[in-house]
Amino acid sequence: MGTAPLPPGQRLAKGWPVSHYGPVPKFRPDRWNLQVFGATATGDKYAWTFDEVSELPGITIETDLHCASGPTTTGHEFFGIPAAAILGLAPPAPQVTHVMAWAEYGYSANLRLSDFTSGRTLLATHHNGEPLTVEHGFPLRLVVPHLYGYKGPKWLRAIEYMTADRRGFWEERGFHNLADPWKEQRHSYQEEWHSGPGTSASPSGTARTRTSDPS
Ligand SMILES: Nc1nc2c(c(=O)[nH]1)N[C@H]1C(S)=C(S)[C@@H](COP(=O)(O)O)O[C@H]1N2
Ligand SMILES: [Mo]
Repeated sequence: MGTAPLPPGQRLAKGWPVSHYGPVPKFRPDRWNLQVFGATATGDKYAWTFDEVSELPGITIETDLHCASGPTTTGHEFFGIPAAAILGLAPPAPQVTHVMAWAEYGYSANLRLSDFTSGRTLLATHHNGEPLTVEHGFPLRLVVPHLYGYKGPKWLRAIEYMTADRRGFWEERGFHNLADPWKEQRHSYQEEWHSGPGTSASPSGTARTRTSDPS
């Protein structure tokens, strides 16, 4: 154990400390659902109860979790629904390029569709064989193993299909829009002009082809 290299600038944390912004929400099964909305193929919204979500076929992955403020925790085995399966259950319109993953209390994280459908991205229900603890996201959390932790909302409640990029909670508060820990994409000031959604005055919505590195 402990021999896998850590991403640059990360330090190994002991155990699995809890880290998030705001209070831990209560799970109310009678009110809980998982929604898919936004640019669906038919324009319909989808919603599943927790029982329905629990019946969807799952897979197990092993991963480390990298918090953008430095700690990495290791030895996580998550079980859950491959995020890519959501696209089969709730087909997106062909123009969808990004998703917003929404959690309780309005926490959100934006992802490129390719990060969401990447084979190891999970809507996780279990950790190391047990249901998630409430501090770590019970009943459902997104796990995006190849990105910093802030891209994985705990207490996940909805997926919004988007036809353009839009910044989520931490992405609006100075964190990097893409969040690749191996490239140490922590801060929004590191972003190249084309890697994040700009304001209406910026060119980021008009040119998507990378021809050279401006930095
Ligand atoms: N709903 C919600 N999810 C969240 C956060 C949060 O503040 N709220 N913080 C994120 C961040 S920054 C990290 S590093 C991980 C931490 O997850 P852990 O406490 O299970 O290690 O949760 C992510 N998911
Ligand atoms: Mo984090």
